[in-house]
Amino acid sequence: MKISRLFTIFLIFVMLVLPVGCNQSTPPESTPMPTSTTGAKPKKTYKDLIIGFAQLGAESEWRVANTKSIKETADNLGVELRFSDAQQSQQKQIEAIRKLIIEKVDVIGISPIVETGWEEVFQEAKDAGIPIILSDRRAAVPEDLYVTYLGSDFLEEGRNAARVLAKLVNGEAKIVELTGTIDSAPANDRFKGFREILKSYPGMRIIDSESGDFTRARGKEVMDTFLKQYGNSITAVFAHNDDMALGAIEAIKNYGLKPGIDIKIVSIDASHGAFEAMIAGELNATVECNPLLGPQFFDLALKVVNGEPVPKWVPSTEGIFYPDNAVEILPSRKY
Ligand code: GYE
Repeated sequence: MKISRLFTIFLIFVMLVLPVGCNQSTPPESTPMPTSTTGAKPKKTYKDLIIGFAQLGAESEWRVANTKSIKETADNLGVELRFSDAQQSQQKQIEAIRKLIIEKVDVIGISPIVETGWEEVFQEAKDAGIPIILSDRRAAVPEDLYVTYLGSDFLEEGRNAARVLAKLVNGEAKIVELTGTIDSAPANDRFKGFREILKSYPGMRIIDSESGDFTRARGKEVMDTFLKQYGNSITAVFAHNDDMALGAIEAIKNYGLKPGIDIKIVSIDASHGAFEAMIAGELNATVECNPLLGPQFFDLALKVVNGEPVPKWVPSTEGIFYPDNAVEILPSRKY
């Protein structure tokens, strides 16, 4: 009795299980699952994004404003931002990128401190399928190693600085130049653009040119040396950024000359410090370079993640400012 009951239970079990296991109509594993009615992949929103940003440092008013813009925009949009500051070291920027690759962020943004030396690490990001957006500064790499470059026309800024200076000095000047960080895109292009225009002004001569590394402290030091060497034969200064111009202004005052009068000064950025110096009559003009790239940067990042096309270069719009209306304009300036 016991055995036949067990046998009956076994038979029922076999009848229940077998038909499922042997069912020929079961779809093979590779059969695609039904997709949504439209068939389109749902678009990501800002809140889905994890974005890495390898900032180069905090060397100038410009950079501080740029960092603030990136961080504030991320907060406002609800983007998760992994931000790092390389304290002006290319090696640290490279390490930051490698860390972001390991963390598998969606997009990497970077302001490359210098133009050269990026191919290897950009290739690593590409191999990991992580797109790179160059923000503010270009890198000298093949175009397939980054998706887009968002930043200013540094060549035109250099040209504008020369045009403005030519008017201020009536085509006659002995100029000293404070260049930015050696091998950086803005320093290279501002240097070139400035000289392009100067070709049409034979009375304007660059008597010396030296890097002040985009900082106020170095700008002052370099200007001190220029003054020791050339004294009051210097009639004009072209500084690649406002911070260096502010350093130069200090040096000129210490030397006993009047900045803005004895020596004409033109710089680039249009930061608050530059407006204050124009109001004090110590700086003659500043060519705008816009650091508030946060909104455009995240807009591009979202497009890239969603596979939308983006231009290879997104330039920012910029103007030139003079002392005449600096008082009225200053309150509306955001950096
Ligand atoms: O002009 C300068 C900063 O890359 C455009 O870097 C930027 C430059 C800016 O240190 O102030």
